[in-house]
Amino acid sequence: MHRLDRDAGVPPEILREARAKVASADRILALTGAGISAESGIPTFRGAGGLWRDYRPEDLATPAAFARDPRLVWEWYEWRRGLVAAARPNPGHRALAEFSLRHPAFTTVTQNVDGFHTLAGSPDVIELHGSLWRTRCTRCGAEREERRHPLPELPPLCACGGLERPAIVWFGETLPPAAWDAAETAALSCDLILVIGTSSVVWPAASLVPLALEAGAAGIEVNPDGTPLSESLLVLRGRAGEVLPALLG
Ligand code: BV8
Ligand code: ZN
Repeated sequence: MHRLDRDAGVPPEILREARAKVASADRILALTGAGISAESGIPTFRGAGGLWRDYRPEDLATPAAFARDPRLVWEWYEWRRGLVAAARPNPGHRALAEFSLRHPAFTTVTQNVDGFHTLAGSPDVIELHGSLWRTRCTRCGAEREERRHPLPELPPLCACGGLERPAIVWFGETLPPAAWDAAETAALSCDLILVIGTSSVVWPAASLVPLALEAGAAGIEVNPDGTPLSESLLVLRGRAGEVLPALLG
């Protein structure tokens, strides 16, 4: 019998119910947001002390902002690359990775751009909003991996001389079609969706949850706070780094 620890801050009967849903699910989809990286020390977007407390999203994560001041946008991303480079995946990322390696039909879809799921060992992570560690040329479209931190020059330039941008999806931009299609397919075919560390306010990522529920999946939310989707999910009100090892261990 698994030690049903209250350390995860979740009532044992709720944890038992959630573990039973995991045990009986064939195909599982995990949708994660900034909250799963909070315990790695990476600020979330909308929480207390969130990333954008000091900035307004439209000042930074939009094509117009980049056109207006590419250096400012790159300085924000360089700051985040620095934070992520100095941090590590936490027990929440690792619990997901270890479980997904044991469970054949497990898909990890993330809104995060930090690469921590892959670093923790999760296979085939679907990155809906791109990655801090990839750039794309605004002139020739060439995409490349760029792990150097700090960058030798800001903003970075492509071999063709074009200005490079972060290969990240900004507000008003469409998500990478292949990633979105894979995420949508997983949402429509899963038996259980785990909604972890997301405020579920950013679309279309958040629409994956109602999509899965309407297709008959059960849903579990892992979040210390409530979200607009909480009432349609079994809520494990706690932090991912504590709840996920208790849920998936
Ligand atoms: C598009 C890259 C158009 C940047 C990001 C009005 C209504 C509905 C939609 C819109 C609207 N106005 C505009 C829109 C569209 C817009 C949108 O959704 N806006 C929102 C803000 C209302 N969406 C878009 O623009 C998307 N594109 O719509 O294109 C289009 C359509 C068709 C054809 C052509 C064009 C693009 C959205 C992608 C934007 N890019 N990121 C970057 O990262 O630098 S979004 C950004 O928010 C991040 O990716 C982040 O992941 C994402 C979602 O935030 P969360 O991950 O949920 O993080 P948040 O801080 O909000 O929440 C953290 C949660 O964790 C909290 O609930 C907290 O309680 C919890 N938590 C805290 N600690 C823990 C924890 N949980 C567990 N454990 C803990 N320890
Ligand atoms: Zn180029």
